[in-house]
Amino acid sequence: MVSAWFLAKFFVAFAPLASVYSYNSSFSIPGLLDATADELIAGLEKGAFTSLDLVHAYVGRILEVNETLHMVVEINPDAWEIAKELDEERACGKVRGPLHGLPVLIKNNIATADEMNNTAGAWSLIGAKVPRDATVAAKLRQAGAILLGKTNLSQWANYRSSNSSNGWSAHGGQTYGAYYPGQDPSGSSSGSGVSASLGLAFATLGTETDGSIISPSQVNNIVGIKPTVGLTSRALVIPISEHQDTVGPMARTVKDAAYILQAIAGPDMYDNYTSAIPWAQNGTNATKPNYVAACTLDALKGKRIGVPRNAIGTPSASTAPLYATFNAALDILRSAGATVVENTNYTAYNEYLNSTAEDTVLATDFGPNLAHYLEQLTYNPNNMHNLQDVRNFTQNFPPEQYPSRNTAAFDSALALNFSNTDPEFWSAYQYNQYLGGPGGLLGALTTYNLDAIVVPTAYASGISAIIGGPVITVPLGAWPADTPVVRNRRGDLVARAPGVPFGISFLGRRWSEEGLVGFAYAFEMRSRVRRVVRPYVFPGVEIGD
Ligand SMILES: *[C@@H]1O[C@H](CO)[C@@H](O)[C@H](O)[C@H]1NC(C)=O
Ligand SMILES: *[C@@H]1O[C@H](CO)[C@@H](O)[C@H](O)[C@H]1NC(C)=O
Ligand SMILES: *[C@@H]1O[C@H](CO)[C@@H](O)[C@H](O)[C@H]1NC(C)=O
Ligand SMILES: *[C@@H]1O[C@H](CO)[C@@H](O)[C@H](O)[C@H]1NC(C)=O
Ligand SMILES: *[C@@H]1O[C@H](CO)[C@@H](O)[C@H](O)[C@H]1NC(C)=O
Ligand SMILES: *[C@@H]1O[C@H](CO)[C@@H](O)[C@H](O)[C@H]1NC(C)=O
Ligand SMILES: *[C@@H]1O[C@H](CO)[C@@H](O)[C@H](O)[C@H]1NC(C)=O
Ligand SMILES: *[C@@H]1O[C@H](CO)[C@@H](O)[C@H](O)[C@H]1NC(C)=O
Ligand SMILES: *[C@@H]1O[C@H](CO)[C@@H](O)[C@H](O)[C@H]1NC(C)=O
Ligand SMILES: *[C@@H]1O[C@H](CO)[C@@H](O)[C@H](O)[C@H]1NC(C)=O
Ligand SMILES: *[C@@H]1O[C@H](CO)[C@@H](O)[C@H](O)[C@H]1NC(C)=O
Ligand SMILES: CC(=O)N[C@H]1CO[C@H](CO)[C@@H](O)[C@@H]1O
Repeated sequence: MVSAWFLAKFFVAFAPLASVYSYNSSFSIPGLLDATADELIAGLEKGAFTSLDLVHAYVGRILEVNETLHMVVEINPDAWEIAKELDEERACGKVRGPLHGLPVLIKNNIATADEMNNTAGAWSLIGAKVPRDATVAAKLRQAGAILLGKTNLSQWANYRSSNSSNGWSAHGGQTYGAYYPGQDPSGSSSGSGVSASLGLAFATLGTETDGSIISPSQVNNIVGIKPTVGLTSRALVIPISEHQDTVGPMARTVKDAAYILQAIAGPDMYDNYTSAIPWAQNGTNATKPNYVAACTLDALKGKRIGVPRNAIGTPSASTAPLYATFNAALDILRSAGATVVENTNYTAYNEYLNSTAEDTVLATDFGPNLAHYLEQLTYNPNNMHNLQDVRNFTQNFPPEQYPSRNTAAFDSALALNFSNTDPEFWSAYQYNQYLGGPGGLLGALTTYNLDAIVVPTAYASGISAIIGGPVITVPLGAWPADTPVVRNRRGDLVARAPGVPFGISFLGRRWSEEGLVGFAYAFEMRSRVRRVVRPYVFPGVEIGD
């Protein structure tokens, strides 16, 4: 447990805990703001409520806050029917697994072959159809999850503009966070972060190229898992970069996120990068890790956890509370039996800060990867075939708000005259493997014989992004009451303010999720910050209302 002073010092906006009331005299119905998978599963098993009840309650909650926060863009019109079918399966004794009958929201760049649109927030893709579900969506359905709807995002997963705002898309409008009026929800998985935080579904899916899961997870007070690139299929997910994109869970607890990861991880014939998964190789006896079982209280015992002080910035007057809370968290790791190794610095970090190699990789991948997505569409109402088409549409269709929101990312991708098979690309890619590898995270893990590295989540994404490594963020605290309000670059959102949450991230080698999940869980169980940092607005509809 975390000491009282730790919490008293750093959380601000208390709201009453969601009600836990008695619906069935022998079972307490969990309040949906914090309901866990285990609580929901227990209620479904005991017959205290049905999956249809869950769909009713979650949709009611979405409609309560959507007008204020704009976090969900579409609700699946089939959700009620799917819930009924899954309730019938359960009644007949067929339970597909732990996710059976649990509603999940997915980011609006993950396609489904149903009534829902998949647009990355762009008007050019409204009405477009795909030949089948994205593999991660199909895996969730097979596991019994109900795809409840689509969440808003930073348009094109933040690969459009240099002067837009997090959580804004032309078709979805502006998403806001729930911890301060006008809060920057971060991005690009903005709506997924807000929705998981407010209990608008059991959990959500996000996608990350560099920060897009863990950053909105941090500011929305939730757990986000950014899996190793290739652990989860990207097939039929609107891409940025095949070398850096990944799909992962965003949930209120580490264990809930682990349940989702368990369902979506694995090889896929439609995404060749998944054939690198070590436990999916033929000729080995490796089996799929059990990420849920990895959630044990003693997971940190005897582990060596490094802190690369040269890669996490330095405290200033305004950021001191973040560092104080982070340093207090290191004591929690120690109390859980870990050895914290200080100054496990990244030797090439200054070169990394100078480098434009990641920009080159993303800009080079985006054109061909986007064209590959578009060529798979079975109905393409605006005839979008490549990035030139998308840019032209964006610049000529007024709701896209050009030029107030420019197309700088599209422009830089189109300006490149080499492809992601040319030597220019490979030298940038290989330089990244050095900066994040021997000169960065992997070098530190080896030199100091570490099991993982921890950093404030604000510093977690870049080095792991360029080497395709995994990150898990866990709630750590919130900005204190005397924090000055800081606005975003565009001036239309509140980026930092009293009560806005922040997180701590666990980083490791590629494919090291099983270990990281355990470390994150052992920390979460001893810190329990999520339930004391409260939103200023949250829905009141509960199961049975
Ligand atoms: C209440 O829960 C018990 C088991 O905990 C179950 O047997 C009973 O059917 C439930 N009643 C209702 C009304 O759901
Ligand atoms: C969300 O709210 C907006 C209005 O702000 C509305 O247009 C939209 O239909 C709502 N979405 C859902 C899924 O209800
Ligand atoms: C998808 O977009 C079309 C065209 O705007 C709209 O008619 C339809 O309702 C959308 N689907 C959902 C599930 O909202
Ligand atoms: C996977 O790799 C094989 C061999 O290079 C290639 O033929 C195939 O098109 C690839 N599949 C996808 C979905 O990219
Ligand atoms: C592994 O073996 C199975 C069964 O023989 C086969 O279907 C599959 O394609 C193989 N996978 C790879 C990556 O070679
Ligand atoms: C796999 O297991 C079998 C039977 O236990 C064993 O004979 C074989 O050597 C193992 N293979 C590898 C690659 O570990
Ligand atoms: C690591 O970085 C910190 C912060 O820049 C610095 O104070 C410290 O001396 C460095 N330690 C080593 C071993 O490089
Ligand atoms: C960073 O770039 C500047 C300007 O190009 C250069 O002077 C400096 O040496 C570079 N630093 C590193 C560590 O590469
Ligand atoms: C660009 O978009 C405009 C408006 O939608 C359209 O009239 C024009 O044909 C497009 N140009 C190209 C080259 O696609
Ligand atoms: C965004 O960029 C465009 C074009 O570069 C410019 O016209 C516009 O004023 C900028 N808007 C803001 C809010 O910075
Ligand atoms: C790209 O443009 C540069 C400068 O115009 C030229 O030197 C280079 O050969 C071009 N590369 C390719 C692959 O076209
Ligand atoms: C698709 C959808 O529901 N879009 C709505 C999202 O929210 C904005 C307001 O910001 C509405 O204008 C959109 O119609």
